[in-house]
Amino acid sequence: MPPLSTPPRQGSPSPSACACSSSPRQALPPHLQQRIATHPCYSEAAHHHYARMHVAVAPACNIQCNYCNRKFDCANESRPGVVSELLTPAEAAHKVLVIAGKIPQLTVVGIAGPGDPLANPKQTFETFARIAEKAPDLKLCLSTNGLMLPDYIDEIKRLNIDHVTLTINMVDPEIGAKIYPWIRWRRKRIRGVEAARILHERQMESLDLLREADILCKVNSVLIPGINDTHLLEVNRVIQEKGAFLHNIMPLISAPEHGTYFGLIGQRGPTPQELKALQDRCSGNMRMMRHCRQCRADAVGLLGEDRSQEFTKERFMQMTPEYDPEKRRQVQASIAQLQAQQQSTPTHWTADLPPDSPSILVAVASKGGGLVNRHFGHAREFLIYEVNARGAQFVGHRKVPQYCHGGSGEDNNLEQILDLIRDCRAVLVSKIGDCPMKRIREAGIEVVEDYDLIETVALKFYRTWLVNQTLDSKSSRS
Ligand code: CLF
Ligand code: SF4
Repeated sequence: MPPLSTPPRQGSPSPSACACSSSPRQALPPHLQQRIATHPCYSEAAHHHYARMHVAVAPACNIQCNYCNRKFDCANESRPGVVSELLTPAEAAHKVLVIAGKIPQLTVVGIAGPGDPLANPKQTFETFARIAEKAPDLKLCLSTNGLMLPDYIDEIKRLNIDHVTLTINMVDPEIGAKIYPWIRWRRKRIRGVEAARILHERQMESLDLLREADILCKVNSVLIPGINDTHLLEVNRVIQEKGAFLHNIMPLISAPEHGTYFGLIGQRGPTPQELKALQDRCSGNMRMMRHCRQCRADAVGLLGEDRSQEFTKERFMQMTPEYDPEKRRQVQASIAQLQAQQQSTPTHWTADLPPDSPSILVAVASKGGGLVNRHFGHAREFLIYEVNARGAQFVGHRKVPQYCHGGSGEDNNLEQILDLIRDCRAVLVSKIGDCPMKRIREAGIEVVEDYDLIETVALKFYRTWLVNQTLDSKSSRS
């Protein structure tokens, strides 16, 4: 092995240079790169920089999922247990203009509930039409169970909705019957396998129609251990064949207090390791989204931050929109410039290491910008990166309880955090207090304090870690 003390030349492209860091690794053609470059869900690289918002204009649903209780938000695209304020299309358009002025890096407006947008077509399409008229630089994004999509494909095309998410949890109606007790179809309630069969057929037709219309389709699948865990490999195969752009396998969220059927019967969700294992198995076939935050139907901001409480109806209705397309264009141009700089930085740290060096996981505290820039005590989630001699790749995130409250640390929360990141070799933070640092190190996890690009900090750490491993194994042999 060559000496490891100084890194060789700079300038090799970062592994995150492709628009979505997930596999497959071949670069996207430029026209597709451009379509997703500022969409925080379709592009992992974009999610560090660009924001989205949802407008909750769609209360009704036409199916029942066993993981959903609609007195709360839609579990497909939201965090259950948090109630949304419903908006009219006019209120929603006003809110979008207010927020697009205050958050110029906002690039996408989605309708994701709290029910199904296409079970509320009038509100959904009127809202999109108002936004398209007043703020044409915003991308429109729709998330649906797909039951009614074939009826509305022409309207979706007419409004230039370029991104559509379908939630597909099965391609076998027998399995579907364990997830969906009923659907409402042509004014009738249909139950059991027949209901799942109709839903499945409509979802397959939706995939075909979206592909023919050249609309970028992401498929969300909820991983339900014991019900569709192994079956999702088949779902992955089918959606890839039908031209879906991206697959987002999300963990079932189920707790008794959410009042869902699965929550009440004690159906568990997957562990982070089970989720990652399935995503890894699917990632050879198609692009996988691993940065989904299962956001609420009125989410605002970067993925992973929730600014919705700054924009309650009472507040935003009193605000005057300051939507300024030129200012937004300038801010977004400077973000693109920053991203370009970031994409040509740090693999020199590991370029001289053996390519088959082992992979490790590290946990990163970040508040966006692709940087290690959050204090340990303020983190509510850690980004998980897999690091090896080939680079540092985002592979997921873990929600954690915040350690620091009102200037003092919560020991219980620290223990929970440790449980959640125990498989990581290091935690990368911009700052941390002596007490939590000591406890984390006692648990066998290294702590790195730095303020720099995530990839740079991760690869620098990896290099040191590998040197120490090599030295340890030499000294144990001598
Ligand atoms: Fe919203 Fe969904 Fe559009 Fe994104 S969310 S409608 S595609 S703009 Fe994104 Fe949120 Fe995950 Fe959805 S992180 S829940 S995937
Ligand atoms: Fe709930 Fe969405 Fe399922 Fe409808 S489609 S039941 S709103 S999770």
